[in-house]
Amino acid sequence: MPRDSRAQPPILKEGLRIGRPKKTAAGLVGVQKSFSIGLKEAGLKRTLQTMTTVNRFDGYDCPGCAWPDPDDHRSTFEFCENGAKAFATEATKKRVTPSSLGKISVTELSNLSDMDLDKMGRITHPMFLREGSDYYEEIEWNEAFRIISTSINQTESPENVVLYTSGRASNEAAFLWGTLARQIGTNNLPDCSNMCHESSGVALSKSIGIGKGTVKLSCFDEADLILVIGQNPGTNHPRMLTALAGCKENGGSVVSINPLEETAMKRFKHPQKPLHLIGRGTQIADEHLPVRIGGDAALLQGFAKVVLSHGAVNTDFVSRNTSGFEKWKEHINSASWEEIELQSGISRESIERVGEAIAKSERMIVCWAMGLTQHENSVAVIQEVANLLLVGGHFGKPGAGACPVRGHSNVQGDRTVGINHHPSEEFLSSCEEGTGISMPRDRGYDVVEFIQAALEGNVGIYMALGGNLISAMSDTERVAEAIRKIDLTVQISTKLNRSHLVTGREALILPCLGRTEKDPGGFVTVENSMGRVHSSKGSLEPASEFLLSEPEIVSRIGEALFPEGPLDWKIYHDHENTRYLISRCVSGFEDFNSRVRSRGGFYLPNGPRDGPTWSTPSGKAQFFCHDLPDRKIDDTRFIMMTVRSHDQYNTTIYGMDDRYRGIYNARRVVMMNEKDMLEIGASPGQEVDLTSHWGERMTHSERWKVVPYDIPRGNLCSYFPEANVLVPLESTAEGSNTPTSKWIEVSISLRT
Ligand SMILES: Nc1nc2c(c(=O)[nH]1)N[C@H]1C(S)=C(S)[C@@H](COP(=O)(O)OP(=O)(O)OC[C@H]3O[C@@H](n4cnc5c(=O)[nH]c(N)nc54)[C@H](O)[C@@H]3O)O[C@H]1N2
Ligand SMILES: Nc1nc2c(c(=O)[nH]1)N[C@H]1C(S)=C(S)[C@@H](COP(=O)(O)OP(=O)(O)OC[C@H]3O[C@@H](n4cnc5c(=O)[nH]c(N)nc54)[C@H](O)[C@@H]3O)O[C@H]1N2
Ligand SMILES: [Mo]
Repeated sequence: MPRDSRAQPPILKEGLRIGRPKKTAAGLVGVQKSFSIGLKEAGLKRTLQTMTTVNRFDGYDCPGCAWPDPDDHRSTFEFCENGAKAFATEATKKRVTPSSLGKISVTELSNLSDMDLDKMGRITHPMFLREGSDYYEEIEWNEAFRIISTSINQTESPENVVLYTSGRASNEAAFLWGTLARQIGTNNLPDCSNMCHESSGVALSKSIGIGKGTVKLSCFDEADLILVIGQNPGTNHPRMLTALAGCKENGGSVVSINPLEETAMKRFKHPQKPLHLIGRGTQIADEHLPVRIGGDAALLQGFAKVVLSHGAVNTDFVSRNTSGFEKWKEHINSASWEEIELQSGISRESIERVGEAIAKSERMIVCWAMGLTQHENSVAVIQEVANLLLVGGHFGKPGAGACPVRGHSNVQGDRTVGINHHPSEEFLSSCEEGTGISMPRDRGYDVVEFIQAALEGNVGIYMALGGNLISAMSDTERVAEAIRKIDLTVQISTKLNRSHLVTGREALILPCLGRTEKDPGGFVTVENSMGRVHSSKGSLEPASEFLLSEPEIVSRIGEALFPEGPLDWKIYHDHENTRYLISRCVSGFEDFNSRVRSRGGFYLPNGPRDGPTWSTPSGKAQFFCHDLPDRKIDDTRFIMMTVRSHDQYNTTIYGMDDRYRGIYNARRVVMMNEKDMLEIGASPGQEVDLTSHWGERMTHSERWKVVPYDIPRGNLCSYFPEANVLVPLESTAEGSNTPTSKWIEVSISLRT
C-alpha cells in the first residue's frame, strides 16, 4: 500500500478559550503541575525517582534546557515545571511496540496530532519501513546495522550521506557521530544549532573569538544590570528566574526587551522557597521595552548612542583589548534617531533612560535567545550586543559578559566535540592524530543546504541522532518533498514523531535509552550553557530490554561499516573509552575521565571570561559596524514570529495550554494587537487564513484563530511547529543561514 503521510499536523477542532495573561510565574501551580504530569505519565515510584535524581551531582542532567545548576550546592529538587514535563514524558509507562505499530499504518499515524504521537509512549524495538509498505515491522539490531552499512557502501559518494544531530545527545554520542561522519568521508553534519544559536556562534566568534557565552551562573548574583532580550525564561528556562531574582535581591536591575511582556519577567515565585509560594514573589523586570519584531538592531544602536553621548567608554579596556572602536563610534554617532525610533518602536525617551543605566553599569550581562537569532540580520544584531558589552569593558570580570541562553541541554557540548559542518583545521588535525582516521576538509551541509541538496536528489542516506527535523525545519512541505527523495532515512529516537512518518523510500527507527535510564556503558557527560562539563547518570530501568545507548548504536554502525579499523569501534560501547578518545582529540578535555569525576565537573577554557584574551585573527576583540536593515513591507502585511507555548518542548507537544499567556485548549492561534484586529474587522476567536510572502512566492495556511494580545502593531505571533510551513526555505540569516522563524512576512484574510 503506498504511503500518503502528512507532513503538517492535522487541523483538529480546538475549543479555544482566551483568558488573561498571568501576572506571576512558577509558584505553587508550578509545583503542582510538575507532580501531576509525572504521576500521570510515569507513576509514583518512577516520578519520585526521577525527581530526586535530576541535576544532582550523582544524578542525570535534566533533558529540558541547558541552563546550568549551581556549581557548589544542589537542593533536593533541582528542576522546574517544564523540566518535569520533559523527564516525565521520557519516564512514561506507555510503550510503542511492534504489535501496536503493526496495527496502524504510517499514513493513519500521520493523521494524529503531534501531542497524540508523543503520548503513544516509548519505542521498544528497532523497526523497519520497507519500500512501498505503509507499516513498520520489527527488525533485529544486526539486520538494521547491515542495511545501513550496505546502503552507505553503495552510495555514489560520501557527499550523499548526511548525519543530523539534535542537541540532547551526550558528548560521547556526539563525538562518535562526528567521527563516524568523517570516517565515511563527509562533514555533512547539520544540527539543531543551525536553526537555533548558530547566529550567536558566528557573531561572537568574529567579535570576541569564541562562539559561546562568557559568564558563569554566579555572575548573576554580582551583576548590577541584566538585559534579557528576545527570550522567554519563564517557559523555556525557568531556573534562570532564580538567577535573575538573585540579581534583584542584591540590588541589580533587569530590563526585558521583547515584543511581548512575558509573564515571568513580571513576577516570579520561587517554587522551592516556601515564603515565595505564599507571598507576592520577586518583581523581575524593572523596565520592559516592547520592541517591534526585528527592531533590536535599531534599539541597540540607540543604547550605544546614549553610552557614547555620556562619554561612558571604558577607554582603558577598549584601547588594550579591542580594535575598530573609532570607526564604530563614528558609525553610531551618525545613526539617525528618527530611524531608530521608527524601527524599534521605542521612544527616544525610553531608550535614553535604559541607555543611561547601561552607561552607568559596571557589571552588565546581556542574555538572549531565539528572539535575536532567527532573523535575517541576526549575526549583525548579536554583534551590536557584543559592541555594547565591549564599549563598557564587560569582559574578564565577574558579574559581566555575554550570555546566549542555549536551548537543548547539550547543544553546546555537541558543537564543542565536533558536531560542526565546517570544523576548523586545528580540530580536524587533532582528531586525525587521536583516531588515526584521515578526515575530509570540504565544508559540509547545514540544515538548509541539506534540504536543498535532497530536493535536487543529491542525498542518498540521512541519519538522525535524535530530533524531529521535519517539524523543526522551516518550509514544512518542501522539507517533506526533499526527505521523500532520499533512499534510506534512519532515526535514532526515544518517542514517535513526524520524522518517522515522512521518510525516505525505506526507513529505520533505532530506539535508544533516554537520559533518565540505566546505561550499561556507564555515565555520559554534557556541557551546560556556561561551558561547564559534567556527568549525567540515569537510574530508571530502561523502557525496554531491546534499547541500546546512543553511543553503542553509533559504534555498532561504525563496526559494521569499518571492521578493518583504524578505530576499534566496538570498544566505544563503554563511555570511559570514548572519553579517553575525546581527551586525545579535543582541546580543553585533557585528563577528561578523572576531571569529570570531581563534584559538578569542570569549566572549559574561555578566553574572554578567564583573561580576557581574544582568539581572533588580530588577537583583539573587534567592533563591527552594521547599517540598520532596510526592509519595507507592504502596509497591508504583518510580520509574524513563531514561539513556544508553555506546554511544549520544541516539536514535542505536552498539552494544549499556554497558561502564562492565557491561551487555552488551542495551538492554531495567531496573537494580534486589538487595534489591528479592529482595522481588519477580526473578532476574538475569528478564523483567518495566513499567506506568507517571499518575493513572488506565496504559501498559504488555513484556519488560524485570532487572539487579541498585547503585541506591537503590525506584529503577529503564532506557535512553532504549526506555523513552520509559512517560513520560506530561502529566508535565512545572513552569515549563519538560520531560518528566519521570527520574521515572516504574512497577509491575513478573514474566513467567512
Ligand atoms: N519548556 C521548554 N523549554 C525549552 C524549549 C521548549 O520548547 N520548551 N526549547 C529549548 C530550546 S531548543 C531553545 S533554543 C530555547 C528557546 O528559548 P526562547 O528563545 O525563549 O524561545 P521562544 O519561544 O522561541 O521565544 C523567543 C522570545 O523572543 C521574543 N521575540 C521574538 N522576536 C523577537 C524580536 O525580534 N526581538 C526581541 N527582542 N524579541 C523577540 C518572543 O516574544 C519570545 O519571548 O528554549 C529551550 N527550553
Ligand atoms: N518556526 C520555528 N521553528 C523552529 C524554532 C522556532 O523557534 N520557530 N526553533 C528551532 C530550534 S531553537 C531548535 S533547537 C529546533 C529543534 O529541533 P530538533 O532538536 O530536531 O527537535 P526536537 O523537537 O527537540 O526533537 C524531539 C525528538 O527528539 C527525540 N528524543 C527525545 N529525547 C531523546 C534522546 O534522549 N535521544 C534521542 N536519540 N532522541 C530523543 C524524540 O523522538 C523527540 O520526538 O527547532 C527549530 N525550529
Ligand atoms: Mo534550540
